[in-house]
Amino acid sequence: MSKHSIGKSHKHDSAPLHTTGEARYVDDVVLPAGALHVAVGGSSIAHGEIISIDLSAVKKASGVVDVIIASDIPAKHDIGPVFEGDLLLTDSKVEYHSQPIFAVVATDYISAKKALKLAKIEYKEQKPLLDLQEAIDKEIYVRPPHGMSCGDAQKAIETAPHTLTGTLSIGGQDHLYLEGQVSIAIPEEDNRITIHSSNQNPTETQHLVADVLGITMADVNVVTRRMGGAFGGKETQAAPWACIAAIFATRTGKAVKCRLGREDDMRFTGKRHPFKHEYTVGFDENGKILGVDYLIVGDCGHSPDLSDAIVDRAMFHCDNAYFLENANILGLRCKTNTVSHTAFRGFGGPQGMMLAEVVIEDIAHYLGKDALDIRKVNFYKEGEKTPYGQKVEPSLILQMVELLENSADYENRRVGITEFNQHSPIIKRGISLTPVKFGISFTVAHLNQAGALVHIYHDGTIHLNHGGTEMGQGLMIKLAQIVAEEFQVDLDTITINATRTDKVPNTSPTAASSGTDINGMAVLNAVRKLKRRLEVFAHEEYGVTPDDITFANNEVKLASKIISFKEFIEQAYLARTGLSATGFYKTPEIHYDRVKAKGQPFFYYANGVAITEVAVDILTGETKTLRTDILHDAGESINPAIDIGQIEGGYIQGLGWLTSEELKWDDQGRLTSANPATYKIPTANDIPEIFNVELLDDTPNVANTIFHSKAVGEPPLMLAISAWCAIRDAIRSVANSDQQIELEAPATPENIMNAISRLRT
Ligand code: MTE
Ligand code: QUE
Ligand code: MOS
Repeated sequence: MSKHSIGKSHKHDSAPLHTTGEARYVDDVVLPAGALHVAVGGSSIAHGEIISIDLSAVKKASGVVDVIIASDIPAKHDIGPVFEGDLLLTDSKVEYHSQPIFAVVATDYISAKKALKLAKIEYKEQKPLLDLQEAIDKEIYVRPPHGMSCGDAQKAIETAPHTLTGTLSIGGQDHLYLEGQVSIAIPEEDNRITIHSSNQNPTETQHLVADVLGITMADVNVVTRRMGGAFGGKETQAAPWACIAAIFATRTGKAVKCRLGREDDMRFTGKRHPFKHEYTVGFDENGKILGVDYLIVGDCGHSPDLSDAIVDRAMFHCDNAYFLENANILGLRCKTNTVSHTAFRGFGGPQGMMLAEVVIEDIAHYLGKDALDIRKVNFYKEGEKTPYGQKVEPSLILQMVELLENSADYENRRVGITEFNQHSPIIKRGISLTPVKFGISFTVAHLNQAGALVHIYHDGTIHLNHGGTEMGQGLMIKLAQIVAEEFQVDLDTITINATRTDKVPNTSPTAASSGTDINGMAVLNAVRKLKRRLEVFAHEEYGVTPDDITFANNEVKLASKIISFKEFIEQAYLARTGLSATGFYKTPEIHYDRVKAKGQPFFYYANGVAITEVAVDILTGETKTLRTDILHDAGESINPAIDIGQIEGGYIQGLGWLTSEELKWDDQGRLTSANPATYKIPTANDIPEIFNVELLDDTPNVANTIFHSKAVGEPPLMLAISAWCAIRDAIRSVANSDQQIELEAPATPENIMNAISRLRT
């Protein structure tokens, strides 16, 4: 049957609202009379003990209504999502600069913010641990080390014809969502509370608000219509502000808004983990990798947060698309005195993948070959297993690489670049093709579940609810398309609404790129239940069997009779048919034994390939992205326009991470890059001059996913590794073959100049 809605480039359901400014974010929620505004006071040191807190002047300041410190928290103090370690407010130990100590609520935000300055807090200072290498050397961890291995790496390396060792430092990244962290708490009757929160994880926010207040989850309702971007930064990092607003709301009986200003947001909330990798690789004359020994170190900041799963994901992706027959992979979760690092698009995967690509690049340079040749020698072949034992099948990478190589004219451009560089002493060009193989599923098994709630009203309109949240990725429109497809009705029949914990319970964070996959299946499940009931009605009313019923063009064909969907629903209602259904889904087949570090943690892999060409000025270190070609596999795309938007956006966000965004802490542990003036995200000028993005045709997902689509939220970010490798390739043109290139990420002008000057000395 031809598709009614699936596979069509419907515009984002909120596009008109976004562009006219009508879209309502949490900050636009109309506040009840007398609503109050929060400002949060943080530590002025990075490490030490609090000796005394004097907030008397704060309390007396104009406009101030109430002030809280840790001892005012009604019940639970620790809001760590998985492990303890994240205090809502601290009253003894300080673990990072700006760590929240107290909060003020006032009649307006400016008054609250001004009052903060009147606090007198005495500390006993200790030296902060800020150097990741020092944490590695002293074995200071937030979680125990965890290893993964296959084959006999030591023997393979010892007997290999060639070996190389190296290190790679990778910087973190601020989420820089346009809408910052914000929550509103509204007290309801009988000690219940409603929270409007810009967050990816309404159930976890509900859970934490309940725990902090000492009430039940059933008494808390969290509502999330949309976020103005999240990127992983609103999985665990959104809850504290909801909790603080909730505490003030219960104390004052007023609605309370807690919205962080940009600098507070950047200082208070976790970022992408910086990493440091060490490797030893053994390989043969062709560049075939025979054995690897990898040390993968995440800088987790002061607490565990999600770091166990994040460093795990880095380990799961340090093979990227390359078969490692013999591998020793050790992951460390180091502690430093900074804000606790957290989920960010790719969830450690990008940092792991960077190591795979550097090893390939180093082998190529050592052997004097094009890195693409080394990549081809090492790509997974059908059915080969990853170091954690999951079979890679189908292995689409080689086929995709060949398609893109041809369409982007890689070989000729490579020759042209080599010639160009011979005649151009200052501007050097570089090119690189890098693949992405990204595992889809939460590696924490219980999170791979989703729920939905679908109502059909008796006028034939449909109201769709599910556990996923909208952050700009187009989840809502894709799920509406699924309903539209099943009933063959137009999209405007379906109303999309806020995600609410009182409609669909126990939801997972909208994360791990699985939003459409799991919620889509739950929605489908609910819709199919409704269809079964409608079939029963049709049989009783018209005597038709399910085979005689066809939904098409906003109509229902019942054997030879055709009536409108609207009329059919009206009749079903009058015949007392239940027109509301829940749906549920859990991802099948996946399993993983973390103790053995073996299993099949991913339902399938998402793949993409990118070729990026850059120009580097070797006197200034400035770079320009000249051309990018991307071929990405979204399976049978539910909405190609949305998916291409995700690919373009993901690539540019990755480009920012790897070329211009640099987090800097001073020697006191203070974040100095705490606003967009000192922290440079990409602008329209940084988009490649030529930017070709294509979806892979004719590749239905062989895993049984929703309409055979593939997850597309995170994987494209990692396509930007091709830009970083292209910069490294340009630098390679000024290196001798016996010199190893040491380029840190991000490849800022400064880091590029450092890499070049290391080659010259
Ligand atoms: N796209 C936009 N516009 N805004 C976002 O915040 N987050 C990314 C990705 N794409 C994000 C985005 C991240 S980190 C994830 S996990 C996925 O979207 C989540 O949505 P999905 O699972 O529905 O794809
Ligand atoms: C990928 C992810 C996440 C993940 C695992 C992945 C993620 C996330 C969690 C997580 C783990 C334990 C919890 C929790 C969340 O795991 O985003 O609340 O208790 O939040 O492989 O993206
Ligand atoms: Mo995305 S980092 O899994 O929210």
